[in-house]
Amino acid sequence: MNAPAPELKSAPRSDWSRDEIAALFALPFPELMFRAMTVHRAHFDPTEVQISTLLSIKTGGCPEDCGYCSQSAKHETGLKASKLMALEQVLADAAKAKAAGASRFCMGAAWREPKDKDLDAVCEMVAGVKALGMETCVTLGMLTGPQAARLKDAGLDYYNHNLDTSPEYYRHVITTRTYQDRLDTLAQVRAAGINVCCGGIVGMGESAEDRVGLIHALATLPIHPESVPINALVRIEGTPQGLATPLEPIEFVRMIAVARITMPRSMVRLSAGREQMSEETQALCFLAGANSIFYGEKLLTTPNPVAAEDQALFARLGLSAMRSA
Ligand code: SAM
Ligand code: DTB
Ligand code: SF4
Repeated sequence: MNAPAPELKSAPRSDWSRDEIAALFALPFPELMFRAMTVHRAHFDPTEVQISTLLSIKTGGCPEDCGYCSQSAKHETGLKASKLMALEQVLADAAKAKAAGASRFCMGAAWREPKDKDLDAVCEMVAGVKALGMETCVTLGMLTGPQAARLKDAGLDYYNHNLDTSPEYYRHVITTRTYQDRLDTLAQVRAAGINVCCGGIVGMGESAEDRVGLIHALATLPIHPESVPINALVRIEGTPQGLATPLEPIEFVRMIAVARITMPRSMVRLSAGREQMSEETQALCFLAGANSIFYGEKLLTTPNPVAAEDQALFARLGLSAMRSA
């Protein structure tokens, strides 16, 4: 019989080396999957998937130059920018998401950082969504400590702020902020007592070493993010990343498996890119330890599988929605 995987023996580690992570990526696929499944089962019911629904509360016109994003004002993507949504509409959308089975409602704004006036409005949205009995998540760009504290007071459960790629590849994707800026905001979110949702994007022309570097950056945070979204780039015409070569599906599954093994207690989210992914690849991702998805026909600005499609997929795989994480 195989010896128990070493990662099962102890509490989550934040001392992973790049070599250890590279060695996980290099395992024969059956061995990697066995290790990931074993870790998954030690911490979660492998038939349960947490469901989050996204809403873009403020779309487009963003001053940042993220090379993948439809919402940057620096790229000609044809996206129509809009103002911050009204509270009532946001709450109506959240109620719909709850009725459809989502346990968490994630609100995204195309800002470099929120202005204090905007934060007032977002705090009302957070409090309103929380009052509906849902977990709340927002992603608003960079935050100061006092801003994070205000969100916490409003009832915010999670803040999404992705590291996106390795520290080395970052400047090839974004020039208007640094990796350290991202780490600083993550530290402010932690200090405010808000759960961290932090992951990245693959399929942006990064190397295999960059994918090791992204997992290393996430898994060596002093406390692992409670949610780790792994996005497959949604290629947007007009962005610098619009013509990137998609990652080979098995490499994507490996990314999920290594995230699961290195961050055993985190929710690993199979995030953007499912619309372009076969059901078989998605099934392998769930086997590899993904236990969260974005649900509903739209991500922020791009399509996601419609609810009925996901319900059929869950039924075929015998998966069910986790009520709350
Ligand atoms: N402006 C805020 C920020 O960047 O933190 C919040 C919104 S931003 C759209 C949230 C995350 O969505 C990004 O960090 C990125 O990881 C992801 N994302 C954006 N465009 C994407 C795309 N085309 N494909 C996959 N993921 C994407
Ligand atoms: C995350 O990691 N992925 C979500 C959420 N966090 C905010 C966003 C995906 C965006 C995909 C492209 C779009 O719809 O614009
Ligand atoms: Fe702006 Fe966020 Fe898009 Fe970057 S990812 S351009 S910060 S909305």
